[in-house]
Amino acid sequence: ATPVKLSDYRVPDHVVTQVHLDVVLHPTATRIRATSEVAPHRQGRAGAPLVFDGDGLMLASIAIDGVALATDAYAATPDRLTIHQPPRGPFRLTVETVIDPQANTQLMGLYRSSGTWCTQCEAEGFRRITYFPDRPDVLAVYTTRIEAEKKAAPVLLGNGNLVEAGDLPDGRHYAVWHDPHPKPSYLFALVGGDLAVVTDSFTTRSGREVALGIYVEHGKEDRCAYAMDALKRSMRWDEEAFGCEYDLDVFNIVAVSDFNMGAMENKGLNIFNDKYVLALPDTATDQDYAAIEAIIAHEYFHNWTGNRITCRDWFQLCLKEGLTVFRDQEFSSDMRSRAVKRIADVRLLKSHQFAEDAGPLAHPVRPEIYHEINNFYTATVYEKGAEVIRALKVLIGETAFRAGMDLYLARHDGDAATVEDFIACFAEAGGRDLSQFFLWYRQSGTPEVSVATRHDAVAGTFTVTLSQRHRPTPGQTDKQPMVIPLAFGLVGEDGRDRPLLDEDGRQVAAVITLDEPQKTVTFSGHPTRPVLSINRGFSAPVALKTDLTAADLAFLAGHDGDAYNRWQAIQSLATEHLVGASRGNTRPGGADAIAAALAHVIDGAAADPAFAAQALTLPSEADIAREMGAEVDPAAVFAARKTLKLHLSASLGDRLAALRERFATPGPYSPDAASAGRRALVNVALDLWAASGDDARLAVVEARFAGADNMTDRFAALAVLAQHPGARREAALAAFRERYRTDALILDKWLALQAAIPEDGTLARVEALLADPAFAMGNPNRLRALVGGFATGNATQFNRPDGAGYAFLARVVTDTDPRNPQVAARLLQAFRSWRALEGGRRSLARAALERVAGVAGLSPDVRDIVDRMLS
Ligand code: B3K
Ligand code: ZN
Repeated sequence: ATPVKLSDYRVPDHVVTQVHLDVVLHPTATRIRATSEVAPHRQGRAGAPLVFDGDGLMLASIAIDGVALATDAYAATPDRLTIHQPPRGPFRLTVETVIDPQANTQLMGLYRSSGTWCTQCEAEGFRRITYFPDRPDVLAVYTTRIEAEKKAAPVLLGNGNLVEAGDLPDGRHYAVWHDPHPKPSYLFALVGGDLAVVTDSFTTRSGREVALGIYVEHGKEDRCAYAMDALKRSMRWDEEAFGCEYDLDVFNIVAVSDFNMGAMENKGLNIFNDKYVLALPDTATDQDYAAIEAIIAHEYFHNWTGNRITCRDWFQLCLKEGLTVFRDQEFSSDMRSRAVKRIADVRLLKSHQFAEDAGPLAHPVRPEIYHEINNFYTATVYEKGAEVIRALKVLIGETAFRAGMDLYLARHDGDAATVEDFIACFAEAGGRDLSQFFLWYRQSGTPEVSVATRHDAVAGTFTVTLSQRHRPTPGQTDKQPMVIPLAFGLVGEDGRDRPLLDEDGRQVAAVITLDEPQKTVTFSGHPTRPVLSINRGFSAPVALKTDLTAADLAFLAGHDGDAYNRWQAIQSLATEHLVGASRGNTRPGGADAIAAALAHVIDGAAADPAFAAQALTLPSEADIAREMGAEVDPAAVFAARKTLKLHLSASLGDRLAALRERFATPGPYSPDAASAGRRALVNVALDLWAASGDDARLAVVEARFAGADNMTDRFAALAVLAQHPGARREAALAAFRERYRTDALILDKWLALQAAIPEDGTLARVEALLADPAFAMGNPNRLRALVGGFATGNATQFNRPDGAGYAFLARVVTDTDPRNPQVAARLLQAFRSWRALEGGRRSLARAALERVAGVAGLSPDVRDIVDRMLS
């Protein structure tokens, strides 16, 4: 297939300004009549044929201005409608298509989930409903009439406001929705089904009454309260933080159980994976609550960053995604602890995005070429896209940043914009040239920054030399130096930041901007050596190499005024140790130094339990592997980490045990951040404490499992038990399954947990679970839980030395591909770090990938991933 290139962008030859959709829902033969007001684009090619996109469509009828077209005037294939000589001026085009939602297993376009008709159009799903210029720079006003059998679909929802509804003969009814805001087709949505609704309302700051609705399966109404609360908080926050007010009379959310990703920001009608809506203390963990809050906010925030200002083309995806992730992260930081949110976000960034950037799937935040756009909804576009905006804010300062955002929102409202448009607003607001900054969007790979320091006691100076390095990534060998804003401090013996004075004794800013290959900065006023705390708050998304000693790190862990760097210091200490141990060399006393740092954390835990929980969480196996970079033996990594855990379990045992009492959460469960932080601390301590495998300790864990009054504690205890083979584990797993036997969403946790057991028997267990009634191959959440959980959550077993883990994943991917290419392509990405493995596993992984590549008739999605993976 020919790739799509950014440099080939052209305006469309024809635009649609208004479209009226008439949809008659039917399980297997849904009829869509689309009437579009079409006009030639002013800058398009005059007299060009009209070409509309399609995907698997069958044309039932076609007319221009009410007159049926002669068969030689057009050509209709499943994926394209061409009108050879369309009128030179505006005209009305009516096309009718008939589609089969029941047979739609891709979950793109119009499909059914547990009997409900629903849609997913981003990126290119609308073309599976009707022929249309299915590209984000064609903005039209939509009116949608939906008709259905009333019994099958008493609820009929569309974008915008409801303008008309009524009954029809023969038990049928209809509803008409009108969305006054021009939008691209990817934001179109409709829903029809027998759903329950929870309602509320919100008054915007200018006094608009907005009716809020969350639609769920009957019987799940009591699980929507937290999502509704998060929605209202998001709406208020966006007014206060960004001046963004909601613009329709209705905002609806529909939760469905079959969904390819998290959620979708369709205008006025968000459709969600029910995993990110439903929550009760007994069904959702604190992490689930936090994810619901973040995703509800994210989709809502898209109303301005994505919907009112959309993307000119899909290369600009980060324009809406990176920015909206940045906004939802800011929201969660304001709702919770900023430092802890930052740590959690960076953890995620490093484990997903840094890994992506270091492997064969690396691509720029704004890619310049793609084969399949669905494969670019990546950690790089989303998470690195958000980091780049945060770095921009550090670089230009808070005031200029806010002015730039205001300018962007005002200037581009109603536009299909580009990343250049966005950055230009900040260049203007900040009065500076941001062309070097733009490299963050064009260059792939994680920049490496090395820091060396020198103290001159006689002169009283402290010199910091920074350099940047950019390794080659796919398609990019020569790279230019970037502009990297590094927030920093110089910490004195007393743990306090010293004044930042240049050589002439003048006060300087707490940010070093590294914009050349190398830079040296000298500070005065340091008769004794300070400790450098750099990249505070993770101000730039770079891989840092410093000359900090283990003693410096231990000092920063205890004293750095920047909480993020306190956490980072502990991580660095532990990672260094674990990387060494994974390669068979440990420094004497290394584990003791870590234990001492953690003891200090435990003793000061009362100041911020959630922070302490993060600090007590050791680097993951994936973190260690990523740091190793090459020749990774996952079994050795696991063993090194296990050994350290055993050491900590023994040396910190009493301290860890005491945390359970000290930080018990009194009273009934509440999902608030403070309570969640206490639970997180207790549960991470429980895991370390029980790591010894001591039977008396496991008995305590088992009792906590049985006595827990909320999912967070129950599941945390189960997760600890899962690490230890034996009757306790099996009994607890069985009890959990029995308790939630009717709740597929919750059994996903049960599936994922078993898939992650780091033991030889796990692959067999996973294969057996494929046949469990709790599992369903056709449901993306089930597949991600069991198979995704195995491939991404179980380093030793996915990377079994006999290659059986790879073969298993390859088989599931090729089995899933014909049904659901997007989910298959996503699962396959578990191989993304295969080149960093040691030789034996590397060749087995390659063989598995080559088997996938050899399958005839692969989807474009899987083909694209496997080709890039092997190239
Ligand atoms: N914009 C959607 C993602 C669509 C993915 C299409 N393959 C959800 C989000 O980022 O908010
Ligand atoms: Zn998004």
